[in-house]
Amino acid sequence: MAARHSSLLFFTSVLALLAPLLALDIENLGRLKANLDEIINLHSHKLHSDEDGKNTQQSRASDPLQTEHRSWPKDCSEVSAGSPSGVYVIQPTGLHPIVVYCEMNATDGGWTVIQRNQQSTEITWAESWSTYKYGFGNVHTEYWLGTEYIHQICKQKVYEVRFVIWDAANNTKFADYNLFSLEDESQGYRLRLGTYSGLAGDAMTSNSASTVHDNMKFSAKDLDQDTYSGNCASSYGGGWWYSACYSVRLNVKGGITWGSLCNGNCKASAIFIKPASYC
Ligand SMILES: *[C@@H]1O[C@H](CO)[C@@H](O)[C@H](O)[C@H]1NC(C)=O
Ligand SMILES: *[C@@H]1O[C@H](CO)[C@@H](O)[C@H](O)[C@H]1NC(C)=O
Ligand SMILES: [Ca+2]
Repeated sequence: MAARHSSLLFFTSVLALLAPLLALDIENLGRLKANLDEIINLHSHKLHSDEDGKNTQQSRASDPLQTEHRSWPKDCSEVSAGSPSGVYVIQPTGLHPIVVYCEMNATDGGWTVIQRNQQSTEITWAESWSTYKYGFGNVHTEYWLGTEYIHQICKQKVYEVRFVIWDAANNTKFADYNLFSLEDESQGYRLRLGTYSGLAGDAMTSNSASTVHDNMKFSAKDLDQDTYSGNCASSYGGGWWYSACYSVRLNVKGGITWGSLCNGNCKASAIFIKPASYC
């Protein structure tokens, strides 16, 4: 009993020593205002290790950096089913670990949340290309995960997307596209969507050439890649896949819009992705 206790104590102090290293290694921890002690898969790793046999603890303890070399999920779909929704560390192939919110609905979970916004947001969304590239906001409330991270996640497998829109009456509506990917930065993070289903309306693809979003490059206020003579992102506040200019506007302070479902008066939005399911 005493031996087990002291080895637990030892393991816990090793973890405490490693925490600052880990914090440095999680690239966007500060940018998304996350705290180490709320990261769900950090805790479960610790609990899991505590329950492990003494041998495992000793071998880990003899090489403390070993704890750094665990493998993180590549996206939220690799978080074990039945886990709660919340803040997790993921590590997409080729990237440093990053924090993200995982939507772990028991019946339909494993979604990586790449965007969340609400009408009363504190953040302005009028950010530069490089701020959009690596993400900003607050992982607990409103945030943009980062255009580069989204691109890197979607390179790993074939992904689908769910746009979740809370309309003017605060009813929840989905717009699902069975494919979702972003081309790389040299191609302007051009958006590629698959076939639509849902009740929110196909506002990303079905509109006229001047308001379509599918197949558009991403634009931010300091990098105009839209199809308009002016600069949509600087006129309308946030970075997005603008044409000339939009039927959907989710990255904005106030004025969230989804086609004709809620034009400037949507209550909130979220964008979820996960590997595509084939039926
Ligand atoms: C969980 O999924 C079910 C079925 O798709 C849905 O009705 C419910 O609203 C979801 N809950 C959350 C919190 O997303
Ligand atoms: C809208 O409904 C959600 C639950 O789906 C709730 O959490 C939120 O507070 C509501 N927002 C407003 C502005 O009423
Ligand atoms: Ca332009």
